[in-house]
Order: sequence, then C-alpha cells, then structure tokens
Amino acid sequence: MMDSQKIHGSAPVGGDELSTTNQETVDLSQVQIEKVIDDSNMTKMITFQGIYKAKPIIIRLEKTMFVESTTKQSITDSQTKMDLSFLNDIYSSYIMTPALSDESLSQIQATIIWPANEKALAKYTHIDKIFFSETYGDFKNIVGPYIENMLSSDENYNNWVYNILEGRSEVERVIYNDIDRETGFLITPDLKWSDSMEDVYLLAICHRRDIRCLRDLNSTHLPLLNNILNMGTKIIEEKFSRCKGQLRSYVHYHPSFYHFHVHFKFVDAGNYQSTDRDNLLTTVINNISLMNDYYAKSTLTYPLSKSNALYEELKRVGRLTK
Ligand code: M7G
Repeated sequence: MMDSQKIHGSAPVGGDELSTTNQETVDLSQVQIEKVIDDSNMTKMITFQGIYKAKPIIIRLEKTMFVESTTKQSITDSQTKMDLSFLNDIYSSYIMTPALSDESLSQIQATIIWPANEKALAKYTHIDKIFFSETYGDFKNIVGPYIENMLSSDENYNNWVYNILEGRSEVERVIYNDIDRETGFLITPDLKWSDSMEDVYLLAICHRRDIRCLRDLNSTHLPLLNNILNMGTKIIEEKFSRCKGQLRSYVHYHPSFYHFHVHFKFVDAGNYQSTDRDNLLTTVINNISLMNDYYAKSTLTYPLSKSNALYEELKRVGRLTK
C-alpha cells in the first residue's frame, strides 16, 4: 500500500504515482465524486474516483485499527448505544454506536491522490475476478500450450529465478542452499518481505528446471517435495526461533512464475492471509502419495483476474464467453 496521510477535511497530497510534484491541499467540499472504483468488506476499504479542479482525484478510505484502551472504555460507556440485530441461544449480534466522545473509534484513514494519472487509476481500480475450474482437458489443450508459448516467447521470463539459483543476484540473502540436481533447492527471502520479524516471508526455489507448476508434479517428485517440506521447515523454524507448526508452506496455482517454488510464511504473522490460490505443501504431498497423477488429472479451481492474460486466452479460444 502506498504512503498515506490522515486527514481532517483537507489533506496534503503526494505519492509515487504522481508524475508532477504537488504541494497543494485538497478542499474535499469542492470534490465532485463520480464513482466507487473499489470496495472491500474484507479490507474495510472504499475507494472513490472524482474530479477536483478539473482533474481526476482518487480518495481511498480505510477503517483504522482498534485502539485497545479507548475501545475497552467504549464497551462499558453508558453513552454507547447497542441495537440488537438478533439473539440466538448463547449468541447475539448488535450494531454498536460508540459515544461521540470516543473519537478514535470513528476515525478513518484517508489516502488522496491528486492529480491522479492513468497508472494510479489503474492501480486503485478493482478488477473483477472469476472462479475458473480448469479441467485436465483445459490444461492439456489450452493452458499448458499457453504456458509453453509464454516461456518460449520470452527467454528472460524466469531470469530473476536463474540469477538467484546461479548466484548472480541476492547472493548474500540466501539462507540455505542444497545443490542436489534432483532434490536440491535454496531458500531466500521473498521480494515482498519487508525484513520485519513480524511477517517473515521466504521462498524455496528448486534447482531443477523441468517443473513448471503444480500440474507437472507426480510421485517421482516426492523426494524433492519432502526435502523442501522437512529441511525447509527445520531450517526456517531454527533460524527464526519459532515453534513447530507455526510455519505454513504452500504452492500457488496458478503461480506468477512457472519455475517450481514454495512459499513459506508463519501463521502468526500480522499480515497472514490465505488465498484460494494456495495449495498447502503437505496436502500436495498427500495427494500425490495417494495418486501419482493427481495434479495432472484433477480439475483445479482458482480465482482468475479479468486482467490476467490467461483470462484473455480462455476467452480467445471460446472456453469463457465473457
Ligand atoms: P508466485 O506464486 O509465482 O506468484 O510467487 P505471486 O507473486 O502471484 O504470489 C512468486 C513469488 O516470487 C512472489 O511472492 C514474489 O514476490 C517473488 N518474487 C518475484 N520476483 C521478481 C522476485 C525477485 O526478484 N526476488 C525474490 N526474492 N522474490 C521475487
């Protein structure tokens, strides 16, 4: 998320999306709101697009975190209003209106981008997703060839991965390297890790180059997968002094990069969130152990953004209609 400022009526604006520097504050009463461009119940954010002084403006509002002390007071404050929604056995649900004096409870974090350029509008506008159920046939006839074509038409596609594997980049960041040709892998911090101990995020990248993704896995890969699971977990738990069971290892389908890799995150991390692209490594190993070609034959369902090139390809060949 970009830098943001708290505002009370008007805001100093700025940010890396702007091509020009702007030091002007925005008078919100003069903003013409045009539409909602993103709205998420999960993140408790809403983003508006509008016009301010004849130029596009983006206003993103986010409910702030609870402050323990004031929230605690507000619960027992006699001025707090509680409207019962329903009562069922030991459960009840209310709409709570805190007393007006509880300012922190009604505060909202606002991020303003003005003037907003195309790049910023694209970044802050929600793109719809669909759930796609990819059958064995879909993979064989459409998705597999699409991946092959992507890999062969761009020889630099996996460059960053090979740079790490061959010790040309991020050398000092690698925390473990087993160079076995069949079962070897290295562990390195993910690009997204901010280096905070709160949200450790690591990647295990295998040395062999013939596994593009989950679909390629079969029982011949069990020694590699078990090595990543067992050694990877041991090394990371030891290095970051965590207890057994706190580490989550998973494989994305689809990944963004078609060279087999496994994500590692601690479940107690502040920003820990699972997604429908996650396939737990333990489940992957279990499925392959039960059925050699489980991932070649299964229908795999995943969320697909309408801006993803694969979505376009599925539409192009008539597998998706809109
Ligand atoms: P993925 O499951 O293929 O796709 O994961 P996702 O990005 O949609 O999760 C690839 C992972 O590689 C991501 O978590 C990226 O943050 C990470 N990553 C990408 N690049 C280009 C680099 C890089 O250059 N270095 C490192 N260390 N990680 C990267």
